[in-house]
Amino acid sequence: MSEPRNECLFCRMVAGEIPPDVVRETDRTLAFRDINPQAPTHVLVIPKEHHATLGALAGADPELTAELVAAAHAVAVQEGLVTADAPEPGYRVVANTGPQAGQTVHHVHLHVLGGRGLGWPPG
Ligand code: DGP
Repeated sequence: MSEPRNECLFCRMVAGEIPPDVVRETDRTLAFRDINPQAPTHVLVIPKEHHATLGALAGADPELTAELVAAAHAVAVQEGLVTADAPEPGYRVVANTGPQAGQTVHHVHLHVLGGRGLGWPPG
């Protein structure tokens, strides 16, 4: 179990010091709206425990990693980006890792993006 970090923005949200716009919460995950949305739906899904990257989380806790992915899908369903029966209209999950990918917050988070057509390749 990783300890919360005082200097970590997302740990401070989990602690309730900075209240996010929560869309979904479980015992071990939190999903909230991105402050700078890049699509009509842009939600960040985090584990409440501090892990810096997706790889670090996967190495430390595969069960929580699976729970995080399931939480991202549950957010997409809740936001109407897919239905129980069909993967439509669709959504994208992004986990930026490291500086070249543009990771700016070093507490692992999945971006759930949807509500418009999303280009490929990403920038
Ligand atoms: P990344 O670049 O992958 O590390 O994404 C970090 C995201 O965090 C970015 O899309 C903007 C978002 N973000 C930064 N500060 C805040 C904040 O104070 N509140 C919320 N809700 N999101 C934030």
